[in-house]
Order: sequence, then structure tokens, then C-alpha cells
Amino acid sequence: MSDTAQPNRPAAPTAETSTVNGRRLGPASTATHPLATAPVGSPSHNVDGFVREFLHELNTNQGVTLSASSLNDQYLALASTVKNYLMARWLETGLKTRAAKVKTVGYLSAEYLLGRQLDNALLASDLADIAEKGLELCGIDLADLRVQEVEPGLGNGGLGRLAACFIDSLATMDVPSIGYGIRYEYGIFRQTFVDGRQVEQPDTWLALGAPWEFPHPESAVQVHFGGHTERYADDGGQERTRWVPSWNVLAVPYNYMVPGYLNGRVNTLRLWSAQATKAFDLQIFNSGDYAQAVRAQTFAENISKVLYPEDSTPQGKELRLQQQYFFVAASLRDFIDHELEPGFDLHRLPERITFQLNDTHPVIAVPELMRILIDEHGFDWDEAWEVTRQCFDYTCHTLLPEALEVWPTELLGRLLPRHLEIIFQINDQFLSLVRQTYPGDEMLARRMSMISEHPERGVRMAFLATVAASRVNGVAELHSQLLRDKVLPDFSSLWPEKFTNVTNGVTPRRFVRLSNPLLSELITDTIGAGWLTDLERLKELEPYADDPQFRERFAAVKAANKHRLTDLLRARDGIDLPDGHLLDVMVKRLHEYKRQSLKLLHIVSLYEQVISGKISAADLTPRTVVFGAKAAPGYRMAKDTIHLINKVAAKVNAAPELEERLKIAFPANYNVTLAETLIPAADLSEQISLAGMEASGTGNMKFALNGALTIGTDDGANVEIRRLVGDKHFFLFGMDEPAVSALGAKGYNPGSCYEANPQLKATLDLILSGHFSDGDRHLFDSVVYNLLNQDRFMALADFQAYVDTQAKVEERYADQEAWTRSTILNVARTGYFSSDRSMRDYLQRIWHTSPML
Ligand code: 26V
Repeated sequence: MSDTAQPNRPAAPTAETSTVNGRRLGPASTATHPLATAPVGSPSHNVDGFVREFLHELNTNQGVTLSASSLNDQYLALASTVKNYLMARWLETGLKTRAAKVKTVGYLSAEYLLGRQLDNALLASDLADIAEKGLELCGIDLADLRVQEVEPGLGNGGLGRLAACFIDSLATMDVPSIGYGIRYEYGIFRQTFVDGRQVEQPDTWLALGAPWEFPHPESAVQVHFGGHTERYADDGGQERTRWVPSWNVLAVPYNYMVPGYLNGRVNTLRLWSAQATKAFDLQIFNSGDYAQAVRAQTFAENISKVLYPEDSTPQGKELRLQQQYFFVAASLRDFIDHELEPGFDLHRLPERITFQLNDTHPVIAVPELMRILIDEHGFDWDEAWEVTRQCFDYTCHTLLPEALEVWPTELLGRLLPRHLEIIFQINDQFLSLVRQTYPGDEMLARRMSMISEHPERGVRMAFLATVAASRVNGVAELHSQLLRDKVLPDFSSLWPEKFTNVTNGVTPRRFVRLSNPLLSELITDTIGAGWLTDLERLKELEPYADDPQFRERFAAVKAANKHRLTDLLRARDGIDLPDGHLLDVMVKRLHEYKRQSLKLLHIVSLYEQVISGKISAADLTPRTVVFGAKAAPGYRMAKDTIHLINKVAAKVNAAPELEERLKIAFPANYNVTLAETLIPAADLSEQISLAGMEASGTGNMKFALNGALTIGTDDGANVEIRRLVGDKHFFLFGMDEPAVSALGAKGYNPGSCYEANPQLKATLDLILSGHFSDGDRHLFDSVVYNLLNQDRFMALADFQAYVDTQAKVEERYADQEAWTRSTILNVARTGYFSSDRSMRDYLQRIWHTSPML
């Protein structure tokens, strides 16, 4: 065999990339050895072998002896050791997948909110016990090393975390797949509070070393920007177009292992980092203006510098469009040039790849593939469109109109002139089809055009994605329905069969097994092993809900998880959680539609009733409300809401009248790592968005799977959670989506809610009085007057229903046996929300491919 391709490193550099800074850096194509195409084996799977490996890594990688090593040295050496155990599987996965020539899933996502890697890698390689024992022999506590890791926060929230869950499930289900994205040098900001206000700090997640990544600068690909297009006649006299770009950057791949759970597959996540090309280096020598040349270099490298916060509207966000094209162009180039065998006939591309567009961020991949096929490979338009159409599917993750990307044509044309031409042509062809199908309906054609004319000419990326994709899906049943009916109604009439639903899921490896080891042990003790990769088996727990002994054990797990959280918050934030409280948790991005303000009104209302003597503190169910939320740095209302929560917390927590029966904890910098301790401790999960606004939610699933009951609206995946767990075990409140629409149509007046409800009035008046702001009556005008005058998300309309339903929560909680029974049933009935099931649905309904097994 002479095949020397290395599976996790692109085999042959293209002509363009074979030299970097003047050096030939491609893999040695002449290497031959009997072992050239096989990995050289794994370290031995026992404690002694592990210790040897670990010490070897400490010595050779960190350059220290055990006695001289820092915790960071030890953590990095441990990570290397674990990687070595996974390495043979990773290499084999690449070889096996290449040889099989099967279809790969290319997940294109601008965000991956991975969370810490160490425990997941230990779990997937079945090394956790061995590592713990081995480290103990070295006098090291694994727990001390675990906390050294700074999580890669390369996403904003649900969309990025979903991508991380999906790649975990794809690996665990033995599906060949590559995740493509951006290696941001700075991920989501680190949140701190100063006088109760959010202050953002840069997330320097790479500062102490990044042991999980494998950079491959020798396999960098070029990405071009700017310039103009030219027509020319090719050798056969055929009129062709060429793009003459004016600048370029290098995209350097960083590979990450994505290990399946105990199944031998290790897939790849390939994140791209931007680097200046030789052109920039030359400028340094030639321009004489060294500072200017370095600035130019910085300009190129800025592309992957920082994750964009989700408040940024696309208008004027040139760097964000650069990021999108950067990672998508590099990924297509990588797949076509390096993952496919040389000489592969691109007419057959759909047999080998299906690209999933995670929201509209990667949609520029559509004209990019058209450009590659037509301009570089000589396809005619129809041939290219036929291939492109079959290569893409699109997932929409929102219903908010302002979250749908529209790129100004001025910007697109300046940055990617050839792509804009192609988009215009796709649009022309599409509109001819519309006019043919609906003759005479010019209004319809205008409505469906990918080009919007107001407030400026722009490309509606969701429309482009919908036209190009084979399948378009929403992320929960209600969301998919609203997507068809409200966001893309004209498209769903034209192509009803294109639209489908895949309800989101979460990986049970991270969000049950790793985050809740005690519950996992209890489950395995009760129903045996196997549920972790077949989560519907949790159903077998159902009969045990009626077993008092099991209930006792289940309740003991929850109590232990609360203690674990108490310890963490004391050490991490200096927060003291009281014992024996109902733990009421609302963690998610801060957004008006999610209605943290409604939760706050509930708290202030309880507080107001006690301090005004309407009720006594003894009437309160002891309750601690935990908030976790980041506000986008430019989102004023969200930041003001955080400030208000912190001010209310200071006052409520110090109030002697409450006799310690109502507390608020707001640890800063909510992230995946905190979620893993917080969620298993929760009693009550707050999922209170205005109906019709939350596309799915995935936190809601994590809470239910960890034995919290939900108080929630009929929104997103709450609908499906409630249907599965049963009405009795879910606290539903508030308007449903049709009622919201009807109220909106009739005209909603929040002021009348305020006037009509004395308790609501007293609550808002207390805030307005300056009670929480040291007498400053105007500090929170923005929040309060917005609620009183506008209240786009109808918090006041749902206030009374929410308060009443909280009373029902307290009633149930007072009966601990009944409460625990409900929580067990929540766990037993929510196995559906495994991301393994989501992946199965994508495989069947969208990708039409199957695991390799
Ligand atoms: C973006 C923007 C940008 C402009 C200002 C308002 C706004 C609001 C939200 C977003 C995020 C849109 C994409 C997103 O993260 N969607 C989330 O995707 C999750 C995974 O499907 C889903 O569970 C959440 O319900 C959905 O909000």
C-alpha cells in the first residue's frame, strides 16, 4: 500500500498552499514504512501504564519533574496523556472513514460552546478511574486539575451549545462528520459585576496553553476578499467569469478530537484561525513603513480575533461577514481538496457531503460552492445548481425578525463581488420560478425576493438559505410550525415538503453522566447500564416513582447536589446558599423575550407583601432564586435589567423582615462549567419566555433530565416537555401563542394591567420609589417605563398567571413525597431529549444517511 494520507491532517497541499513563508511544508509524500498507514498503538489501559505515561508527558512536554511541577503543568500533562489514549482511535477513524468513501456530515457553525474537555475525554476513553488512581499515586487530586481548565467559550448561548451536543452525538452514533468553525482567540466575554453592573473582561482562554488542539499551519488554505470580476473567453471560446480578489488571508486549521462514548470513533472538529499571508510579510519588507505593515498584518489576524456578541445587527458589521466567509471558504476548500480523494468528480459531491447550515451565519457557503463549481471547475449554471442544492440543509434557530441576517449589497459587493453576482443570479432564477408558478402576483415575487430594498438594499440570508437548501428545519415542533406559518409562509406554500422539524436535544454524557454522577449511579443501580446511549430507557424508572425507598434515594441525590453547589458558590463567588430552600433557577442569556423581568417582578412582589405587612414572612416558602445571565455588551435594556436584579438582590438578601426565607443569588459569568453544577441542584426550572418567542430552549431539557420541575409557558420545546411528562408534573402558565397574537392584533396596553392589578402596581411602584436604588427614583426608569409603556414581550399581561402558578409550585413543594414523585417522572419521561435522538432525526429526515457501525 502506498497510501500515505494522514487522516486528521489534509494530505496534499494545493499548489497555492505548498509553501508558507518560503518553506515547503506539506506532509512528506514519500514516507514509506510498514506502519505508515496504521497508528502505532495505544498506551496500556492500566494504572501503572497511566502513571508512566503521565510522568513521561510531564517530563517531555512540560519539561519538569513531578516535584517541580505546577498545577498547570500537571493539568497539561494529564491532557496530553488522555489525548494519547484517544489518538489511535482518532487516526483509525480517519483511515476507516476515508476508505469507506461514505457520506460525511459537515456541520457548519460559527459557534461551538464546548465546555471543559478533560472530563469528557476521560469518560469517552474509559480512563476516569484509572486516571484518578494513577494521579493519587503521584499525590495529585484529579479534582484540582479539572478546575485548571478554562472552558473554550466559542459561542453565545443555545445555538453554540447545541452544536457541541450534536457533534458529541454524531461521534457516539458512529456517524462520519466534521465540525467546521472559527477558533476565536477571545471567546464569549468574562462577566464581572461592579456595583451591580455588568462589566465585560476579555476571555483569555488560550493564555495558559491549549492542550486539546492540534494546529496544522502547513495545511493552511488561502481565503480571498475584495477586488472585482472579469469576463473572459476560455480556450473553447466559452464566456467565463473570473474573480480577481484584492487581498487574502491564510486560514490555519486547528483540529480537536470529538470522541464518541466508548465506541472507538473519534471525529474531528476543525476550527480556523486567520493569519496574514506572504503578501503581508512582503509589505513589511517593501513598504518601509514597518508600523503600517504590522497594522496590515493585524488587520488580517483580526478576522478570528473575537466572537461577536449576538446583539450586533449585521448592518455595518463588516468584520462579522469576513468571519463568516473566512470559515466557510476555508471549510469548503478543505473538504474538496483534502477530504476527497484526488480527481474526485464533483458532480457526485452530494454522495459524499451534506453541509448543515447552523442558522444563517454560514449561508455564504451557497454562492461559494457555486463559484467553485462554475469558475474553478467549469460547470455550467444548471449543473452547479443541481449539485449545490443537494449539498445544503438549513436550520433556523429564531423567530425574532431582528435576529434574521440581512447583508447590505454595498458591503457584500465590496467584500465578495463574485458572490453577490451569483446571489443575484440565483435570485433571478428563483423569481422566474415564482412568476411561473403564480402568474401575475408581482407582490408575491417582491415579498419572496432574496433582495430587500428597505431600509437599504440587502440580501436576506434566510431566504437564500431556504431556496438553496434541500431541507429547512426549525428546532422544536411549535417553532417549526411558526417558521412555516409566520416567518417563511410563502416559501412553505411553494415547497411544503422542504420544511420539517427536528426537536433539539442535549448530550446525556455531559449533562447527566458528567454533571450528575450521583443520579447516574442511582439510575444504573436501578435499571442497569446502557441508558447513556439509549436515553429512552429512562422510562424504566417510571415504576420507581411510587417506591418510597427509591424516592428517598432520589431526594438524597438532589440534596447532595445542592451541597455541591453550595460549596462551589462559596468558593467561586463568596455566595452563601441557605440550607433547605426551594432552589428556583433561571439561567440563560439575558433577553427581554426570555423575561427575566417577570421573574424579578415575582420576587419583588413577595418582598413587597412582607415589608408592607400584607403577609408575614412565615407565609413564604423558603426559596432561593438563582440567576445566571450574560447581557450582550451593546444591549442597554438587558444590562439595566442585570443591574436591577443585583440591586434587588442586595436589598432582599439583607432584609431582616424576610427572616432568611427569600434569597437571591446571581453568580457572575454563567457558563457551561457553572451550568454543570447548577442544573443538577435545581428544584424549579424557569422557562418563562413569551409564547412564540423561544425557538426551542435546551436548558429546559437539561433541568427536566436532572430532576427539576418546570414552570413555563407554552413555548419552544416546553410544549413537548409538558406533553411527555404530563400536565400534572409541569407548571404551565400564561398566554399561548394564539392568545399572544390575538392580544397583539387587538392592541396591548401594559398600563391597563398595572392599573387593574393592585399587587402589580405596588410592585412596580416600589421599584419606582427608589427603594432598591438608594432613593434614586430614576435609576431604573428605562426598565420600568419600558414595561409600563411598551412591554413588547407582555410580561405584565402574564404577571398574575405567573404569580398564581408559583403558588401552586409552593403547594406541591410542601408535599415533598409528591414533589419527588413528579421529579422522578420528569427524568423518566424526558429521554426523548437526548441529542442522539435529534441526530437520528436529522439522519432520517434530512441527511438521508446512516451510521457506519
Ligand atoms: C440573536 C439576536 C441577534 C439580534 C438581536 C436579538 C437576537 C436574539 C437572539 C439571537 C440568537 C439567535 C440564534 C440562537 O441562538 N437561537 C437559539 O438556538 C437554540 C438552539 O436551537 C434554541 O434552543 C434557542 O431557543 C434559540 O434562541
